[in-house]
Amino acid sequence: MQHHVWTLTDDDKETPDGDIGVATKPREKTKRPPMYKVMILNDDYTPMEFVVHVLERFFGLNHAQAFELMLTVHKKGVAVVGVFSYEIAETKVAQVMDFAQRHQHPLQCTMEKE
Ligand code: TYC
Repeated sequence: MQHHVWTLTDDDKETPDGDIGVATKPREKTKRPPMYKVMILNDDYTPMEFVVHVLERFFGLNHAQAFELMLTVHKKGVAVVGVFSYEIAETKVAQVMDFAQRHQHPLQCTMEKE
């Protein structure tokens, strides 16, 4: 059986073997949705163990991973804690900000297009 490659832009064409089809462009742009980095920022007041708890609770890290990432933020000032679709990133930021506020800690969480 002979294959015919549909690279035509005209609506209808008859192939050599008599088949009729609607031509489609070979590469339609299928852009992946943009992804967003969620970051937490260092401050002088939020307890280390609170940050570790946040990372475990909202970002699914185990205790060792959470502790290490918390220390990175403590030393460097900021770190990416996850990369998500816009809607998920927005939810994570809101959850962390709400949780920090309810515990009266100044912890900041932001998002940025990757
Ligand atoms: N710097 C804080 C302290 O010494 C700990 C801390 C770490 C705060 C990470 C915020 O995102 C943060 N208690």
